[in-house]
Amino acid sequence: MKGDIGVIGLAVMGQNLILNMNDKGFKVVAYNRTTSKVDEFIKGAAQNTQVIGAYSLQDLVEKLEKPRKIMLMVRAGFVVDEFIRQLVPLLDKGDIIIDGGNANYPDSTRRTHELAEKGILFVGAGVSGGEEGARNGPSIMPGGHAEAWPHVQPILQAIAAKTSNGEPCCDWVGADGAGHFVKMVHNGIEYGDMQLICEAYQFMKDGLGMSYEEMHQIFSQWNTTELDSYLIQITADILGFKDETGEALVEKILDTAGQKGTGKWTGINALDLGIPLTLISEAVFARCVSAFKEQRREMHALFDKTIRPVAGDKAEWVEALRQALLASKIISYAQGFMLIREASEINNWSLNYGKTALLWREGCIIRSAFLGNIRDAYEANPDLIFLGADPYFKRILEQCLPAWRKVVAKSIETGLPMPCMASAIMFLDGYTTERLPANLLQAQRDYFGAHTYERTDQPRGEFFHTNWTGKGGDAASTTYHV
Ligand code: NBP
Repeated sequence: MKGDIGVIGLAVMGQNLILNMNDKGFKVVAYNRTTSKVDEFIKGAAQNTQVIGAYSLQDLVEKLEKPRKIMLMVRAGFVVDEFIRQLVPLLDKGDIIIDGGNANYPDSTRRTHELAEKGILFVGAGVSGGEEGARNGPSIMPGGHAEAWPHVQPILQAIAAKTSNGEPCCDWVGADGAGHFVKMVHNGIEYGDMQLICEAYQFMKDGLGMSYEEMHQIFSQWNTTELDSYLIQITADILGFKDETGEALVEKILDTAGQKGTGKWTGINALDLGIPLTLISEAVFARCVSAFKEQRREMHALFDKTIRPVAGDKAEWVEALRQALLASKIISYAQGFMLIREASEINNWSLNYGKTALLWREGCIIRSAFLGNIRDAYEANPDLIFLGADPYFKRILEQCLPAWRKVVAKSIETGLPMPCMASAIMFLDGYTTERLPANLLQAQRDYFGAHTYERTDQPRGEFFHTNWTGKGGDAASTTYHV
């Protein structure tokens, strides 16, 4: 009997996805560039399973049932293109290549079109959840050639995480690179969530002088509130983790953050589409600032920087911080969904926002109770333009606003860096202000570059130019948006 699906790439993700597929009754053919790893896997983790090893791409292809389904779980980028190049001559029309790695979504769009011309169906599927998710149920975000979906759906939905109602955290996202786009935004949101938690941690540690034990308790308690999420839960665990000397291990970890590009891609995409994704972008920049360890050490000394202790009732501050974190998180997701909406419209993807929230409800790194509320918000109003306008989230934003302002003001007063919480409140203040100072900005643009402006007392779409100095000519610049 031939295999149901082939998986190329036997590193942590590939191996765990294969074992997960095997558990669900699928016969998997496993291949890896370094073929010794195929043997190691078959004799090791895959012992006593029905997983079959393949030792060349030809061997892999011959061992698969048609239409063949081959999932790539390899390093993103050129390695994926290289495997596709080698596979195509071995495949038949209607066969399916699934890229389950962290592709940049324009690559998935390109691959969908290039392969369609050759009669091969391409699926770009974002997979989130790391090792544990891959083994026990990840969140999977497939997009690409829609004709492939009925063939891969039974396998991908069987291995995906399930909500408490049994719904799989895997559904067809949309055409082209839509699956990898949604995965990219997921990762951007992950950057934001993590930085927000880190800001609350630094406020507690350096502002309130709290011990690791106290912070461990607080994050554990927060995990029983609306903040209930995987990232809050692991933060509580990390803060409570002691090394062999009995001290908190996290205190000994160098404060320079790494990144692999998905947060940056999200920020770049937001700039391209003109969406104010301020919080996630700040989270990316916060990692960049953290990476300047030596420069920070020097500037710390040069500016004689201190963080002043935060005075007042600790419990009150902790509750204010919880509210600031929750409200900021709403803004982060609201901005993320603004980006998703814009990309969906521009690319004609017809993305379903409620379903997107459901894909992230379980299995992935940003999984949380909160995503259930986001799903409800979009189910109640699929055309919601701003998540914060949904009655549930609006009420939380309004309730949290005083504490949130207090926390951000205190951070500025004491010198505690909180770029994400501050940018979130600045965004809300801008977004909810009917008249911004952009009238002056337009005047400046018209003054120096004759870029023209619209008037409050004339219909939209009519543009005016003023000769501000009496010296310039009457010629105006062309009006267009980039
Ligand atoms: P890696 O990203 O470490 O990739 C390892 C695989 O890529 C191995 O099969 C390796 O073959 C193959 N490979 C490399 Br590296 N260079 C190659 C080349 N030049 N030619 C052919 N094959 C090459 O594995 P991973 O961490 O399991 O991740 C797989 C994918 O899933 C990646 O796109 C990753 O970004 C994504 N992802 C990872 C996680 C996670 O938590 N790790 C989570 C979500 C998504 P070899 O054994 O012969 O070197």
